[in-house]
Amino acid sequence: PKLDGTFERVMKIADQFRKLKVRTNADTPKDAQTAKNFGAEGIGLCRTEHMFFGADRIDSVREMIIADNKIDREKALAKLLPMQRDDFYQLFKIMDGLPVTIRLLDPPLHEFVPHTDEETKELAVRINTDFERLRSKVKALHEFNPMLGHRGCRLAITYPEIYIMQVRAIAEAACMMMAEGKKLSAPEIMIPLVATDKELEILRAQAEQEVKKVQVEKNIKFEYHIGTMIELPRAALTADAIAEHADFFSFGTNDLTQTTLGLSRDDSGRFLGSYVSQGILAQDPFMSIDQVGVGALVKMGVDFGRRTKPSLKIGVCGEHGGDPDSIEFFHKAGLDYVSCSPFRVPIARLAAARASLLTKKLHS
Ligand code: PYR
Repeated sequence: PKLDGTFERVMKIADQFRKLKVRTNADTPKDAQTAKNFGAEGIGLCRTEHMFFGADRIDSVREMIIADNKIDREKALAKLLPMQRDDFYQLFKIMDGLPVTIRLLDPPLHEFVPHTDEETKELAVRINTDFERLRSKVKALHEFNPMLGHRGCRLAITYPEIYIMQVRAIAEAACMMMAEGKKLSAPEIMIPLVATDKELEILRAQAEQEVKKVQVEKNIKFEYHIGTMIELPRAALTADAIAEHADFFSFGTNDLTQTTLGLSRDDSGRFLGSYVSQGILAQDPFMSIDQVGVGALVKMGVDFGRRTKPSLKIGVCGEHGGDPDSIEFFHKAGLDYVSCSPFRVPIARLAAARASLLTKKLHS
């Protein structure tokens, strides 16, 4: 979209006051470009699972999910590697030296498995396996609570090769940028759904090993950071230990809201309205941060994390990153940036400026 001069002028004035940086959630070049036109100062969340649904990819993803062994899984992943490398290369190019945070795969696994017998049949033919055997395998992958299931870093603890492929794709894309002399901010590799420092310690070591391998192969060096989402109460409560292994934190306030309030984002529509109208909750906690609950965990996470690493970079990439009242809260909590959907970037820039001005007023 084209922005006229008045809009630009107002935004520039607002930018003089704000302390919070404003990034965007984007996983396609189109969204990244839109957000950049609106003034996004980087990508705060690139959700890689969205990249796996394309018609040319879902077959390989399914092969990977149902593979019986590491070798078959790696075969399927090898087909995805060049596409992932290009995904990241395109995003790095558009962002032109601005930071890009790439979250490693965090799918509800059930979204990837074949949904119908027809799809299962097709897959059985393609990989030359028995239909009934495959059907029972697909059934066995069913989860009763996928949001609390085998997702995020848990997937990589059981199948390390998935994240290793993604880290390789990021590193190879970074090498391409360097080889072409293009501007590149240190890629930020983000591990999702961490609940314990040990998970991050293991996955960080694996990621570092793969980056080093690529750097030696290509004989190219580049800076990179490895960090984590803070989206489970346990992660916020143990943020001091987690920070030992993290270069940055990003609060996933959607999941943090679900898990703190024990509310499903997908199923709470039927009763949340009554809760708000009767004053039990001040507002829909998925729209505006629940300051005394989820917010308390955010403050704790910031506090504990920076106790270990005073310079820890901290952002937020949940829906709340584009909500003005929540942005004021994040400003006060001492975050470095908010990340929101592309079309909310201008609102976030204004809200961040407003938050700075309000805080100054209180202190003057
Ligand atoms: C969350 O807020 O939970 C995300 O994953 C963005």
